[in-house]
Amino acid sequence: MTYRISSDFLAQHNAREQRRLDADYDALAGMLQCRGGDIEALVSLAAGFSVALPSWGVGTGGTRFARFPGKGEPRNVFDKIDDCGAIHQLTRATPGVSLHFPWDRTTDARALREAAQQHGLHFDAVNSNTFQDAAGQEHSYKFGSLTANDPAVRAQAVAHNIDCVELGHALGSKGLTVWVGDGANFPGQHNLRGALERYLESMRAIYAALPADWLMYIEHKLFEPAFYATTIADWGTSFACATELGPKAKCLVDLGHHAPNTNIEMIVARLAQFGKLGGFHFNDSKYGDDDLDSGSINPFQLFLVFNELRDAAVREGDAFKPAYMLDQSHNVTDPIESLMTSAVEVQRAYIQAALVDAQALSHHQKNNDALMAAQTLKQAFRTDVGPILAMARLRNGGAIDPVGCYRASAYRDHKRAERPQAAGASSSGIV
Ligand code: LRH
Ligand code: MN
Ligand code: MN
Repeated sequence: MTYRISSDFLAQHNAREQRRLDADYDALAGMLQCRGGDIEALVSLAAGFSVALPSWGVGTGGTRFARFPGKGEPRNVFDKIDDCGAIHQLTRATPGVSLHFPWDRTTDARALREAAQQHGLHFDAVNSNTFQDAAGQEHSYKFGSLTANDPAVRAQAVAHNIDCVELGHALGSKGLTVWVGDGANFPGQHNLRGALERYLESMRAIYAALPADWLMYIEHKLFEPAFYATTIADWGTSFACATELGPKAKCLVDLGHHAPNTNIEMIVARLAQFGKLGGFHFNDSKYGDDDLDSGSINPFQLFLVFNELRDAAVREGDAFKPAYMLDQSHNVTDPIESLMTSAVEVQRAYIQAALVDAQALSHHQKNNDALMAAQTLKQAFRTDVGPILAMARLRNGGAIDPVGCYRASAYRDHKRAERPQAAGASSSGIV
């Protein structure tokens, strides 16, 4: 039996935090009441929020230059599920896990499903990987995968994606996320139009293999590893491809996959308007695809994204359900702490956006009162909704202070003893 934080330990930790939470909660309740807000309704909203965890995020990611593994890292997908379980136990906001194949390949899908269930977890979208060569594969992806010139390479990449769909199906997933690093590093290396034609042909074959209730998420990224021309570089291309493919194909917005200063919230608004916003990989960045913790660099941007999602939810109703996932890489922090913090940051942006006085905003917009419109957003953004999130966690059986409780439990030390690291092993799959 592997170590788990006991419910008694969690209850004792919460008991020590309760008085402070109650005081903060009452103060915030009074403040919101003066503005005509209802704190209980916001707690219910927060309690219903969830964002999926990336299985690859619970290991230390590293950069292109080095990877400095931490102690007690997960060694396989079952260890990763345990860590995801601990994150969900304390945050109560992360019941989904997004797997990545072949990194998370297992021969025993049933055992994996059961392991997840024991933690109250389910499987979110599965991710295919044709941006690396897997051990023993016949053809290399060095010159592309779904867009490769060689039909045998394309066929192998298509087969891998279909394999992911089948694995995901056995695990109860309902979606496939496709990100390819395909593209060119030199002008002239590719026929730009031809590469996209080949991509579409490959994607049509994958699309045809999707179960009826599945979605396919097309993830774009500006650059890297193709530094001159990435085939699926922007939301325009991903939108065009999703439209070509059909209703089960949607666009996935990874916050780190845009040029600096791109107005990501506007991309979100556009995709929602045209029914193609499939979901998100949340993270933060300063320069490029940095995969930093969500909300650690630009929390206002995250809030503005959720403000567009709030607007879209009002317009579209219940049918509007984009998939929320984290996608981060941790170099200098304990991945469990980072993922807990990020889940809370994304949930925070969701609740801050719910605080926006939509009527006032619309009034200011109609009157061309730019200053007051901006102030309306800022008022919501500046409100510290922390006590709402903590109360939602507490009522859902989680921790008032997830990182504090995690540290006090010495979870990582327990795992260090349980998980002797094989020399040179990479637990995340990202080397
Ligand atoms: C590509 C990406 C994509 C991959 C993950 C590991 O940069 O964001 O989502 O699957 O990183
Ligand atoms: Mn991503
Ligand atoms: Mn990325």
